[in-house]
Amino acid sequence: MKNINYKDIYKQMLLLRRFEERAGKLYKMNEIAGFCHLYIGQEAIVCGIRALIDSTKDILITTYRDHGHMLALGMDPKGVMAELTGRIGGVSKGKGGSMHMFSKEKGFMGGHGIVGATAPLGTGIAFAQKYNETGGISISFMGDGAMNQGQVFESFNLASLWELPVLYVIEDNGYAIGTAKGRCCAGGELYNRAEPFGIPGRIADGMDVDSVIEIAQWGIDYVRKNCKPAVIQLSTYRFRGHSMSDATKIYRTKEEEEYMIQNRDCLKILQQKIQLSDSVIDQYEEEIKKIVDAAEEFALSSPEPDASELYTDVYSA
Ligand SMILES: Cc1ncc(C[n+]2csc(CCOP(=O)(O)OP(=O)(O)O)c2C)c(N)n1
Ligand SMILES: [Mg+2]
Repeated sequence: MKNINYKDIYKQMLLLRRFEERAGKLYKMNEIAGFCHLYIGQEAIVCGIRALIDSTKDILITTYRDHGHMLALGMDPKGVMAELTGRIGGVSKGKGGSMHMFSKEKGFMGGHGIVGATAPLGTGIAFAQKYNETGGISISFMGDGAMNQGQVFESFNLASLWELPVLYVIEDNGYAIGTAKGRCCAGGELYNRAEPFGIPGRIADGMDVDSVIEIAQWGIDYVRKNCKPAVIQLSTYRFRGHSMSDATKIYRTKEEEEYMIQNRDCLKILQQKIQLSDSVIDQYEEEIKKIVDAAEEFALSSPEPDASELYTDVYSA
C-alpha cells in the first residue's frame, strides 16, 4: 500500500474544483466556446486513483469530462486553460478544445468524445503495455451511460481472453445527459456486467476518497499482479449540468441537487475526515487561487493559433 498524503489529495481536489469553477465563469464570458463538461463533484475519484498509480508507467484514458484527470496527473493548468480558450499556448495548440488534450509525458491518452470509446482504446493501451512488457497498467475511465455501449462488452471479452492489464473505472454519476441510470440501465449494478467475462468487479462510494482509495488499491493490485482486467464502479454526482447548456430542471429536482451538494460533497467529506482547520483551508485556497489566476491570465493573453496551424498535427488526405 502506498503512503497516502490526505492533505495533498485535498489540495489537489480543491485545485480541480476551483479550476472548473473558473472554466465555467470563462465560458459564460464567451472566452470558451463549444463543448465544456465540468468535473465538479467527482474530484475524489481521479484524485484518489492518482495517489495510487505508478506515474512512470501507468496510462490513463478518459471521456470528455477530462479536465480533472489532466490536472490530477500534473499537466500544467495554464496549458489546459489555454486549450479551453482555443489559444496557441494550449496543450493541443488551441485546436483540440475541452475534449481533446493529451500528454505522453504524464501518461494521459485523452480526452474522448465518443461515449464508450475509452473501453476499446484503454484495452488497446493495455495490449501495448503487455506486448511491450512495460510493467504498466491501463486505467480506462467511463461513465454509467457508457456501460450501455456494445463496444464496452467487446472490450471486456478481449481483455479477459488475452489477459490484458486494464482497470475499467466506471464514474457513476447517475445520469447520462438527461437520462437517469434507472431509465436506461437494466439489471443490477454496472460492475456486475463484466462478471460473465470472468472479470471481477467491486463498487464503492466515489464521494469518500478513502473508499475510492481502498477499492482502487484492490483493482490496481489485482490488475498488476495477475495481468488481467478488473472493474471498479464509483458512485458519485455531478454538481453542474451535463455540459454548459443543460436542461437540469427537466431531469432532476433542485432538492436532489441541493441535498447532494450539502451532504455528499467529496471535498467537505474529506475536510471533516482529516479535520483541516480553517486557517489551513484558507492557506490552500490562497495558493490555489494564484494557480488558477495565472492559468486564466495565460489563457487570455496567449494568441489564437495562426491559420498556418490548420494543417499541422492533424491527419489530412
Ligand atoms: C457513441 C455516442 N453516442 C452518444 C453520444 C452523445 N453523448 C454525449 S455524452 C452522453 C452521455 C454519457 O453519459 P455517461 O457515460 O454517464 O457520462 P457522464 O456525462 O455522466 O460523465 C451522450 C449520450 C456520444 N458522444 N457518443
Ligand atoms: Mg453519467
